[in-house]
Amino acid sequence: MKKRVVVYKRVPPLLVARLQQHFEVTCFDGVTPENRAAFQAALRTAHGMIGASVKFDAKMLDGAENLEIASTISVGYDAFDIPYLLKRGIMLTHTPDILTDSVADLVMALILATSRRIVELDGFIRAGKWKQSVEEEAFGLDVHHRTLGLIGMGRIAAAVAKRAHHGFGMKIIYDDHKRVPAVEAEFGAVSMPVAELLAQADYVCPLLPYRPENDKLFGKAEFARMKPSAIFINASRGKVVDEAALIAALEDGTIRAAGLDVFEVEPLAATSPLIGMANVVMVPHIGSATAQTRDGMVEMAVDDLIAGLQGAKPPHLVDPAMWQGARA
Ligand code: 8YV
Repeated sequence: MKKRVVVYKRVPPLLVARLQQHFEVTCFDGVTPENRAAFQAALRTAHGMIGASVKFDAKMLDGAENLEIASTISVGYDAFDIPYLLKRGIMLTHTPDILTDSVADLVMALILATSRRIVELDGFIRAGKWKQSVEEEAFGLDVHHRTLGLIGMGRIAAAVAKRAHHGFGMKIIYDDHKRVPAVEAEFGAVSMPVAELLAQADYVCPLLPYRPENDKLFGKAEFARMKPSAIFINASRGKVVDEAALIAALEDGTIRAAGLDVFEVEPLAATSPLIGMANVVMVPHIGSATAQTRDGMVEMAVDDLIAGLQGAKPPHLVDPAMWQGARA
């Protein structure tokens, strides 16, 4: 009998067909209040699942007694309770590397858009306010040769450092739990304690995975350490920021502006104060949202799922050291 797979995010039909060559496949276009009961019922007999943007706790997976592997179409895996999966012996795979450049490009887009007030001044024209050559009222900030502070120096942060240093002559400073000699050699990046980074940086950009220890890592005290001319850029996870403190810092001039791809709660509520703030540029969690990158992520996630359900060790297991022994 074929093993059963649940797909819980819209994926290209050709890739569903690939899964159907091997497994019984049940597809959901996301998990909603309307389809949640059917989704939970399908999970109860599933051997594998693949998707993204759904948070899974023990309660959701306790009934999935046959589950062998979860394949997330994302590099981040904070949607899963890792100790629970480890206890259950359920493998978790993710999609590292393939989205690194797309996310790094978006970070640079947010740096440029916030610095030169692109969205605000686009609106200025559309509102018919452009009556004469603009002066200081439309001035932005130069990006070139300014200081970019990266919190976390993983793959995506290194890709951002490459763009910022070689493309815009920016000085790179960073804080990570380890030194990264390669970025220091290639981009002249300087490691320093986060308190110093916050005081020196013109741009502060966390590029960290979300884990409980990173919850609201950026709050009132951190924003207060930043320069009033500084800009906060977040394309990692919204929950690394105390969003209420960020809003207050933006409203009272503690910091100049913010460029945000992620939020504490997504989608962002229409009632959020961020919606009406001219010094905030926002996009709806689009770091990896290009056709090429998302297709590549889905293909990678499908390959991992097939490998895992066919008895092989999937190439992109989350933190293999944590999963030793889960699969020979
Ligand atoms: C989304 C991301 O998960 O990869 C991640 O961790 O945050 C994003 O790529 C992705 O857009 C969902 O498919």
